[in-house]
Amino acid sequence: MSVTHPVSISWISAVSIFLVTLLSFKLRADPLALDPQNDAYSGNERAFETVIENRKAAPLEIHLMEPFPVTINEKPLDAYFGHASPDISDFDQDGNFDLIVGQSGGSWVKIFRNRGSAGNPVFTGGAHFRAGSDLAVIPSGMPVPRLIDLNHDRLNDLIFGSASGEIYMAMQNRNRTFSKLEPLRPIARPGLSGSLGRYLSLDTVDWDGDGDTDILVGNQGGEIFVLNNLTRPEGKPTFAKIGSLDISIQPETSNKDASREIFPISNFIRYVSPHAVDWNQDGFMDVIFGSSGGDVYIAFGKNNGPSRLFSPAEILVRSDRSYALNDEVQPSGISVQFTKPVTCDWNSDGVLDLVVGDHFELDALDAVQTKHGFLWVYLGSVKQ
Ligand SMILES: [Ca+2]
Ligand SMILES: [Ca+2]
Ligand SMILES: [Ca+2]
Ligand SMILES: [Ca+2]
Repeated sequence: MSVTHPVSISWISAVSIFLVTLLSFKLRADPLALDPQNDAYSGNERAFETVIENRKAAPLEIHLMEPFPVTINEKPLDAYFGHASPDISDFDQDGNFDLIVGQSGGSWVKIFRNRGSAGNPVFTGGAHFRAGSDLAVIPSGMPVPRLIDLNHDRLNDLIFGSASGEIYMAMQNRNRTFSKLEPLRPIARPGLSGSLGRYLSLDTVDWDGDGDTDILVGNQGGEIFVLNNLTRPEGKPTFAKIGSLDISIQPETSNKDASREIFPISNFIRYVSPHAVDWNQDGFMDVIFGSSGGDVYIAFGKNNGPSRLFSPAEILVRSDRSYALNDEVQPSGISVQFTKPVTCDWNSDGVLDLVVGDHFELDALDAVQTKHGFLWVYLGSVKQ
């Protein structure tokens, strides 16, 4: 017969009270904190402790080199009717990243498989993404794709932001086909609207460090929401909208006497397209985002865990493809709009590179199509 010593019980109680107190402090202090009762599977509190221990390293100063366009059969990839929206992921799981590109024309998504090797990506041709028996046409258009294993079955699924404000998902089946598109509607938390706004751009990231993949959603109004992944293994994809990112900006001005006040980015930036990455490799996740004005911004992360803080956003690349953080490239002469940034290590040199999808309108590039969207690769180099 086992006997539990009373001292052990009070010790366990004390630890429990301490943990509950700690937890309730976090929930009160932190608008993005997670409700463990609604998130039993992913064990966010434990993960939070793990992430916060991921201590800061000296940030790298990454400089961007003069950009070049992504080519298909050696010609620049030009998204039909513009709004090129890239995801760079290993779609076919052969070890090399592929391109998944949303375009405005036809509301289609195309898959370009990488036929090159590590450090030398080569893309030839492309196939329209199919979901169910048909081409996947994103209702309301302007698809922004991301590859993500929504239901933890080790088969990557695809999600798409869209103009109407709906997120669509296509689940991958065991035979490698994809099921037909379905809306992915986040659960609304008490006191929060479930609406995400319109013209959604999205990105996938383990926001809270619990081992599953969450979704960041940017919208027309310049807001960026966090959708926390609550999906159980092989279960129905379930995400809860748990708040929005608090990113500020100090507007540029030629008036030296002007106030150096900072404002929420939603005061100035429209059609925000977020991408979460630790750009400067200091251990804290940063957010790079594009805008309808074409400038690409970066807000450097200042901590980890579900309540993330950011330094005011700075311009990383201007809409004319010149730089702000390091002025090494001449303006291109074309000003682009609706930028959609992602990162990868394009040339496999161990330094992150930036890839920006864009949109621009020309009168006379050809007789038929006046709206275009290219992908530009800015290789990163670390300044010593
Ligand atoms: Ca691949
Ligand atoms: Ca899956
Ligand atoms: Ca960072
Ligand atoms: Ca690189």
